[in-house]
Amino acid sequence: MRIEGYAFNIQAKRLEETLGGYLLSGQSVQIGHPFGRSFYFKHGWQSWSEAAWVSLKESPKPILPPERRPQCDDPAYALAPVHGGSGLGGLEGYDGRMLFLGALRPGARVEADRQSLRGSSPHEISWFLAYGPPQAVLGRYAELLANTLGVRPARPAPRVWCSWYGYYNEISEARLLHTIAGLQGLPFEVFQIDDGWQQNIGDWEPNHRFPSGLQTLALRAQSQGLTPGLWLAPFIARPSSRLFQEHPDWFLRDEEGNLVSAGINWGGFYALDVTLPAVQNWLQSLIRTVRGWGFRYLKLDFLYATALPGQRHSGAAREEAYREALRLIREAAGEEVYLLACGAPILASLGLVDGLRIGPDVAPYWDNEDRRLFLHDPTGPAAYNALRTSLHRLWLRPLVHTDPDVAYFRTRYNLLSPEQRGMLQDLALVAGFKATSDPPEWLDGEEREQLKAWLEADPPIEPLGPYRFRIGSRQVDFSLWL
Ligand code: 9PG
Repeated sequence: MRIEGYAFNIQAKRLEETLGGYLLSGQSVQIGHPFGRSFYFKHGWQSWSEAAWVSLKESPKPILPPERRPQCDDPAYALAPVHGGSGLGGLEGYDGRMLFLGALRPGARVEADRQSLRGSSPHEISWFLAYGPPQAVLGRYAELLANTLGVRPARPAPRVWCSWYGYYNEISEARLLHTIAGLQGLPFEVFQIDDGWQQNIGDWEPNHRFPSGLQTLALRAQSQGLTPGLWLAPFIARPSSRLFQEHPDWFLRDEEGNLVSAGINWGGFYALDVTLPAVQNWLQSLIRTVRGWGFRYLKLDFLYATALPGQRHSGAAREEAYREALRLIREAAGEEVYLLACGAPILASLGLVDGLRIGPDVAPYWDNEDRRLFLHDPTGPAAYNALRTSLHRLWLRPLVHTDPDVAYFRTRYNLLSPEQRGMLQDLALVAGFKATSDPPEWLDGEEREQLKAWLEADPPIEPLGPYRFRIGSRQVDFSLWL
């Protein structure tokens, strides 16, 4: 079949024309292409996984060490000899256009080599196939996804202060009360407490550093006009947690009955099987509890864990089990609670959450070359890694609030240059999600003014290319940083 003058050999069960391309159906579809060893648009599985153009001239390199793989990208394909991605993928044509294939249901895989672009899915599904300018093709794909998976946010994303990238784990009631007071006069809308408040990963009760419980902090934030926000990782638990000790049978296992390792943070952790009715009850009651404490913004983290390969009670496919668990969370939280999904499978989260982290963690430094180059891991905390993946996920903007992670205004404890800080601030503007973790007491007068001006600004954003934007009267080219 010829599309735009090129011969593509399409193998699918059914093919029909749609606006901007074709709809295919099948469990596996294949498109023979004439582009040889071109560039492949790789779309990593979850928030932190790499999204970028990669060269088919180089073979994919597995992330090291192997124990890290479950928390970096889909471990089911960690050793795949061909380039692939989650849900969608594309190839650069000869003229800057892209041959694109995207699944219209979660759980699919798209792979490419010099001869073909191939999609495979656990069931027969519909696919969107197109050849055109990358922005146009991705825009049309987003429209089709909106029809099948839904769109959540109507109003703009809230402006968030998050405790992670300043204090990290070193948070306490006293410290955060002090922070809330310092935020007076800065137009934030959400005050979000991150990792460090809980007794253990799995035991979502406040630890000894929060002697009056979290209600006090929620109330104080609220009385200052801020929506109280809270981080939790509801699908995982450490072996030392009470949750795991009391319910080892609630956790995902492989065919041999061994627990599935979900990552190596905190000395290692496991994932709940969210298809078990007892787990579903526990999950909904956890969400109702934190809602009862006053929280109306939840940053739900390490969500990929429950979609890892393993044996599930219900036998549901991985991403279907995940999506059903998100639906239960949404039901328990209510429609008005803002849900930000982090470390989350991308397509399977659409329509159920308000915001989605679209890249790995930023850090107050530019790059981590040891991890990126020598350990083949593009997902480590670093401004560069966050920029690269977030830029390749901006096409999701019509579907969900796209969170590129925080921007910095502080120079204290910060190795980023003024230009690098400015670049992250601009990234937040084009992504439409403004957040920072700078403790107000770390900012000097000028930095505080810059933060305030940035929070207040609402400049018109006009895309001029995949990496170029007009922001108000300025032109910004992010490709200079890639
Ligand atoms: C809290 C943090 C912050 C942050 C999240 C998430 O692959 N890793 O080792 C890895 C560790 C931490 C991490 C992401 C990946 O950060 O993205 O915003 O909430 O948890 O622990």
